[in-house]
Amino acid sequence: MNAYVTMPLAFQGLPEEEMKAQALRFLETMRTRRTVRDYSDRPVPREIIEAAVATAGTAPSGANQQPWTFVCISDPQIKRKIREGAEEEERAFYAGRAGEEWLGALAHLGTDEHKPFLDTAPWLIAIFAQRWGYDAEGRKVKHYYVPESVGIAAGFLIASLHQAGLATLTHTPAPMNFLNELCGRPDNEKALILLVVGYPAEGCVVPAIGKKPLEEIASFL
Ligand code: IYR
Repeated sequence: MNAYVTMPLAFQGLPEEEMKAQALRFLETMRTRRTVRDYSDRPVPREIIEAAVATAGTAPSGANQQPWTFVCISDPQIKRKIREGAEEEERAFYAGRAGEEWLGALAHLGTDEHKPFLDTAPWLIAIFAQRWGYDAEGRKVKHYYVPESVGIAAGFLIASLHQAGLATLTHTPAPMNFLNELCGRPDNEKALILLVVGYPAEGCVVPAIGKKPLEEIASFL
């Protein structure tokens, strides 16, 4: 058990008007985010990726265990291998493994088994969940609320990259076991999301779809 030690909270309060303005500004920023599947090969400085991953690392997590690993890949050879591994899984997925209902649900996204963006985009970030950890003596440590924690961190990462002016795609080839070997991650880690990061290709188009309005996603009691 770790001891309970405290320190003063550094809390930056804001006037209410400023709070509303900030909240609306952030909403407008996030409203312009679209999932992008067509990437330019224009490089993205590593510093931006580092800042975004550090931002993800500020996320809350079960027992503050921070059960995540972000593998940031710009090496063309590794990207190529990831593309090959993903396309192999996706071929089986689109050829029938997904089933009619799932493929029907995806139809409006226009996706298929071809994943050129895994080669083209300058960065791939493989997000791994640490299903359990190890203590200093190498004993297994149980982790709590792992998918929730990693999901929140992924949200921070995506928001950071968007407001830095980059496009992202939450790609989930299934199963993603092939990423453990390509990324050199141990068995206690499970890949949850392969985040594609870069600039949209010239003339990029996106599906004509929108988000549900507030009334449909929220209730106030
Ligand atoms: N992983 C596949 C299929 C896919 C599944 C869902 I759920 C999506 O929202 C989008 C795609 C692919 O990437 O094509």
